[in-house]
Amino acid sequence: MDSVSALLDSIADVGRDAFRGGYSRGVYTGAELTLREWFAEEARRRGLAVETDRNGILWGWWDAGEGGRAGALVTGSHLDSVPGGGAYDGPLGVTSALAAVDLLRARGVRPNRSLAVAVFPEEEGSRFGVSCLGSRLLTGAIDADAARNLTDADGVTFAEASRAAGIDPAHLGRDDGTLANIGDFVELHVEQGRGLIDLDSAVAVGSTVLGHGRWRLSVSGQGNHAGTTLMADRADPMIAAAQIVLAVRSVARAEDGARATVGRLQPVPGGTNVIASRVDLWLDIRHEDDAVTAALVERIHGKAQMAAAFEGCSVNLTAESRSGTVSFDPALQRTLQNSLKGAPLLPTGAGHDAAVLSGLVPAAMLYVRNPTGVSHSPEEFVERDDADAGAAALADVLEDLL
Ligand code: HGY
Ligand code: MN
Ligand code: MN
Repeated sequence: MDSVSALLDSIADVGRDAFRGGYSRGVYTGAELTLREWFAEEARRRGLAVETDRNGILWGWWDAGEGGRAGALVTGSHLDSVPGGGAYDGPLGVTSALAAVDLLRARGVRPNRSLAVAVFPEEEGSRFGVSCLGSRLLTGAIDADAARNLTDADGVTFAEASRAAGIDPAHLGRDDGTLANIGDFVELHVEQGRGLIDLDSAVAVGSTVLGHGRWRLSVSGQGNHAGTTLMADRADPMIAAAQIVLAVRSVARAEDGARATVGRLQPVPGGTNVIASRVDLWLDIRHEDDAVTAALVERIHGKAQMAAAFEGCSVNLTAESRSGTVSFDPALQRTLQNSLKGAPLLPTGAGHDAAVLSGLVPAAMLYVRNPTGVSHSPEEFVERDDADAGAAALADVLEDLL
């Protein structure tokens, strides 16, 4: 029986990013494939039947009860990370699920229905641009062809990467058989803000997930020589891009509750002595009201068009992924709160597979305190005691739901 910390320690060296710090574990890259293998071994060690479904979702099955797998109780999370991410975003949910299976076994629990631990691919959308790609495929929230044609920074398609990982891309897409297996889904996740610090609690039950979307802006100008091109003769997309980044902040600051980020900006070709011909930048916008998010995007697009025109450039806006605000299943929320006497309810600004699934199956989340309040960064942290408290809370919830 391993503690959560021991399980996390066993993968602590997988996918370390020497340049960014933290971890870079892009879906189906070497690091994440190693983690997928690690999960399969840990699941098999616990007597779970390990399978990979048509969308690349990994399943560790504890087959129990007479009813087969229909309506099973499922827990789990993801193993892929953002570039330079922390050790807990995703892996805490997977390791806590494995530790919870150990605890249920130690308690002598005899499940009345099957239980599974699931690992969803491409939750971060860091390699192929669409967040929660695995759960979106499972639920049909993304068109399978569109998913197959997504490309990474090197032009590798999701279809090619899936095939290389042993998943036939021809079968990607909504999977009603697998959905029928999910009676309830409970995801444990590190908290990615300060909520539990302020509430002075180790664990909380998730209430809502803030709507969020991603757009790409491509600003095109005239690539040229940095030394021979007079300032008056330039159509420099980097100047327009800089003004767009500032416009994103001013538009978001002017809207109560809005959050907008440009975390990724890519000049093409990207030479020190080269005026860029194009600059791509990605927008992450979040607000509880999807209509407000759309209005913010419009406002930013208008400002981007003005900034580009002023620089003799043009700008193109493309939506990459969108998710509406989600409130988790109220009945399941109450069940979790009853199991965890008095655990507080907590909203989150972070997206999760549980939120994608909640449109089709009863889904819920548990959060574990992160004393730094920082995430998507190497500083993300969970105390050992809190990690164990999270796994015990998950085991309590699963036991009650079984
Ligand atoms: O971006 C998010 O909110 C999540 O961490 N994927
Ligand atoms: Mn996550
Ligand atoms: Mn994340």
